[in-house]
Amino acid sequence: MIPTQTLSRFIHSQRKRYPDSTGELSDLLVSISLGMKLISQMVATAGFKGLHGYSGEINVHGDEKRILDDEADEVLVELLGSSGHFGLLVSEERDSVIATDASHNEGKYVLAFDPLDGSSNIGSNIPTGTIFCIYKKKDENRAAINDDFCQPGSAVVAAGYSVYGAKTSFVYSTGSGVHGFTLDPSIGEFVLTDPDIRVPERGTIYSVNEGNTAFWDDRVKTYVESLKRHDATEKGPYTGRYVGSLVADFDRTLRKGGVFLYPVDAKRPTGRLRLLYECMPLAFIMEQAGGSAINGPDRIVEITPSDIHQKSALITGSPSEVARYAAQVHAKGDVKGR
Ligand code: P6P
Repeated sequence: MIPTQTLSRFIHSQRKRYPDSTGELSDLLVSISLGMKLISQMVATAGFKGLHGYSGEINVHGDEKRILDDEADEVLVELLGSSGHFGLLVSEERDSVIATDASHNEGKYVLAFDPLDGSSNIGSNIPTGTIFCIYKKKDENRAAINDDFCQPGSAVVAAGYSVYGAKTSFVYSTGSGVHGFTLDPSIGEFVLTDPDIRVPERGTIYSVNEGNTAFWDDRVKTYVESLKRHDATEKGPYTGRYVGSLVADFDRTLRKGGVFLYPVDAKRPTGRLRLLYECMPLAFIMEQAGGSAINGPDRIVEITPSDIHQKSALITGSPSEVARYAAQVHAKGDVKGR
């Protein structure tokens, strides 16, 4: 079967919807997808190149860095920093904002990314992925500044993620639906396999790290226990699935429905996940697919980040499941870690 819609052809076909588009956003999405192909190859061959180990460094969040974290980070900084599209970059692996090759005013956009989410799982062949979020600068007539990353989801121009698993997939949205691609290694192209992904209105899967139960607020405990009751769904209790790799847990929730939750708790009073380059892009995509994404009391896309490495809780998935969480856990005010 000849693949009619590769990523670049699909993006080009979408441009017809925007007569005044310059093609720049299309070009940078293709550049990002090239970075994902390179990282996919790195992940696939890391085992026998001895790259599964730790680099010996600690990142800004206190996590031990894997060699592959730095390798993936380097690929994206090199590739996208020299694309001319981005005035500044933010990477989970770097403490501060990254300057790019763009000259003073060039680069209409700023880009934040997690180069290799879930890398702690890499040695056991559990899926990992790259997550990115693109904002337009607040003022096109000046050079990019840190404050250009401090914008709510309404200012996101594109967001996406890849999953390096049994296949390499790429899912993105520019605000006109969510589209999924699969890498065809025989031609080295991402091919359209899931146009216009919509999350099911309700699901039967819940996804949470129950190892944190002792630290949860009682209302979170009660909510999770309610999912295990015989009458939780028409077919009985919810099924539990937790990979421990955000891109894998999110991608399953997007396609199958249900709810993924990482609430605040006593050990993580501001949350475990990162707002700018994990929660925000995934919330943008989930809402574009008809789903919901909150931190508890607030929609993620309505939050304005105040720090590039700010953390957040994330409860996301089918609208009815997320609404149920909000009603059961947050109707009576803020939830605190225990
Ligand atoms: P925990 C991976 O390091 C990550 O950032 C996400 O990919 C994943 O959802 C989360 O951490 C897992 O955290 O506390 O359950 O191990």
